[in-house]
Amino acid sequence: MCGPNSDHEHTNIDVGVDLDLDLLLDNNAMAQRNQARLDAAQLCCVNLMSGPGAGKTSLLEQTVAALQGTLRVAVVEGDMTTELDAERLRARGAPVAAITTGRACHLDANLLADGLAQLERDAALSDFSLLFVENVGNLVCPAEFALGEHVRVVLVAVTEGEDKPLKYPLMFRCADCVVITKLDLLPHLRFDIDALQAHIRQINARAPIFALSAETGQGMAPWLEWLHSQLAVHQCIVA
Ligand SMILES: Nc1nc2c(ncn2[C@@H]2O[C@H](COP(=O)(O)OP(=O)(O)OP(=O)(O)O)[C@@H](O)[C@H]2O)c(=O)[nH]1
Ligand SMILES: [Mg+2]
Repeated sequence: MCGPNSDHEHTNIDVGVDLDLDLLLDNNAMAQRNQARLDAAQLCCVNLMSGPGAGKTSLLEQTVAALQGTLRVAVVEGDMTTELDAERLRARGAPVAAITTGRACHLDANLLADGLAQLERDAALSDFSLLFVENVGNLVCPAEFALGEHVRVVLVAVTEGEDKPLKYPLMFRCADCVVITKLDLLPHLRFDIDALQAHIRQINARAPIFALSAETGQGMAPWLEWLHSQLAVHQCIVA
């Protein structure tokens, strides 16, 4: 089970644990309200999470470009201090709400609500089919905070090492899909992709695993097909 009862603790003193639990319960309540808004708009929300630099924005750039003319896509970009990623995606023509989290190392449900309100200044949520959320680059805390998303996607790059699913199990346990990124770099690395896949399977038996390169486009087609399938699974409309 992912969420407030998971194995992550911000502090180990009793009062801290109580505060953590209250915080996570409040967050879960807000996440349910977000999901109700998304459901009412029949808008499928995909939360992308990974360690810093695994390739979330690059994958979104290619995905937004590939879906242009097929699906209406919007993005909520979470970043601690800059709007650099938001600007990269605006350059691809997607409406983007930029959320800077300051010192917080993850998005939470209140911040997603702010992002939804930003998007609604220019369009109704029901005008879109797919909403991508790029979480702050971090393999720990984002897994704790439900946003109201329908789908959680975890990215891991071939440059990060085969051990990441074992070292950050909560993140991989919560994933509805795992994307192995930067596949084009594989010939240049001492990296065992079969071992990475086995470690993902050890933690998560059900999530589909895709391997792709945002640089070359290799492996993009099955990922795009899977995204399309999620619209039907979550009863969202093609806007
Ligand atoms: N060779 C190669 N490089 C990639 C690929 N995807 C991303 N990169 C590079 O990896 C670096 C980080 O990519 P981003 O897409 O910014 O990663 P991110 O996960 O959004 O990073 P943060 O938002 O900072 O956590 C950039 O220099 C990208 O050009 C890929 O498929 N192949
Ligand atoms: Mg990014």
